[in-house]
Amino acid sequence: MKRIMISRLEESIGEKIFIQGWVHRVRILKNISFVIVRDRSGMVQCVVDKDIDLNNLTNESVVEITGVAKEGKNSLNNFEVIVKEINVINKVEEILPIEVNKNSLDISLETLLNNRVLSLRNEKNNAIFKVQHILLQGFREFLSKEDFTEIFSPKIVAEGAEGGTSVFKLNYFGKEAYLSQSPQFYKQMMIAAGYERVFEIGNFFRAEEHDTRRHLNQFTSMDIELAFIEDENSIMDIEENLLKYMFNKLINEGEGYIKLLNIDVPQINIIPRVEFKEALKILKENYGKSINDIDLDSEGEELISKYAKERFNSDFIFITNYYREKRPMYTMPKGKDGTKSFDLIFRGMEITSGGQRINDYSMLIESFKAKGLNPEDFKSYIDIFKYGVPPHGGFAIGLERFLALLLGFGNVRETTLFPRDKNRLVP
Ligand code: AMO
Repeated sequence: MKRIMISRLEESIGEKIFIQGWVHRVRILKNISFVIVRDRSGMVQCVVDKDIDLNNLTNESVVEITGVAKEGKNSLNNFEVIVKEINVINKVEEILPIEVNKNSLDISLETLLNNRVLSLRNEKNNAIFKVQHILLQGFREFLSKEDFTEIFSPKIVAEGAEGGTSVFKLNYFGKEAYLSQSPQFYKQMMIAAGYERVFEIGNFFRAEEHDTRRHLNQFTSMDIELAFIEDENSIMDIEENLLKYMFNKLINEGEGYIKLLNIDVPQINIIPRVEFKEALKILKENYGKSINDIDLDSEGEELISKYAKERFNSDFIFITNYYREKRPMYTMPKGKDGTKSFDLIFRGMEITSGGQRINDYSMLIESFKAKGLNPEDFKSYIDIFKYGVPPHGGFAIGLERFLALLLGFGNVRETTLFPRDKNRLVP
């Protein structure tokens, strides 16, 4: 018999059905018993007559059931299954180390991640990555409609693209190579190749020493790059519309997940844009917070978000025109010491960096030198700017951070399937 998904059982009321899934819970009573079965689409209560022996049926075993779908209100659905036959197709060998069928797993993040496969069987934890899927589909859909081409850049590279020392070295047939920190050079090279608009969703690597709630050593970057822009505002406009599209998609397709995870989906009207210098003034005047640096610290990010919420009723705020000193060598300068750059802060944390890039060959050479980098080491990237490259720019959204903040989680590890950090290499 053909398998039917639990979420579609309602269409088969009165009919003979066949389902497969995991035993979520068993309740054996005197004359009748109940087995809750779970598949990828949902859960259903199955009613079992006392003639069928359930004594060896353990939670989380894999079963298949033939029966009849029937109307019947219960805590899960308006229907249930009257069981004719139940077969165990894979039996649980030992008691699970965590109780996955609870409403909320009451365990530490360590235990949750150590038992990742099992913790994902929990309905709420499972839903996190379903939400992620909808958002990623939204990202792809919006950009495809806007005529962007999806690309895949190499993850083994000869030079770090973001400067700094946070690169993982590897031995590449006797030569030194690195794990890619971002697709930055390659997405710009695709502009030069004539695609004009490209995007990539990929895993990138940062040898971050710090063990914080916002840093991973492998993270997922949602990158875009586009040409023939006016300035950095054209790029922020795209990000604003992209986010609106992604949230609308979540509202339309993820209603069940929004309820289950109690997601507060942001309403985006216009995302305020504030220059870095102005942000410093706001922090000082409104919160007595002084920053003697070229970047906001985490408290600064939290306070500027608070300001955006109170002043503009916005969960997002763009901070623009960072000092040249703070931004990477490929960033287009602006005025005396600024840049055509921006960060996007969402509910207290940076989720995006972006900006216009230098597309003038000589200016790019000077910028690399000013950062103490040898342009010769980046020849395959820099040389393309000799051959006609339009004004362009882009941004990257860190997927794990974005999802964590959307769902109200305090740690990016909660929205990473298998996090890689200084202390974690398995599972
Ligand atoms: P940046 O280095 O700011 O910019 O990274 C972009 C976004 O990626 C996320 N992110 C991280 N998430 C988790 N763990 C990490 N270690 C980590 N590092 C970065 C953040 C961050 O905002 N090439 C530029 C982007 C561009 O200009 O297009 C870049 O990589 O959410």
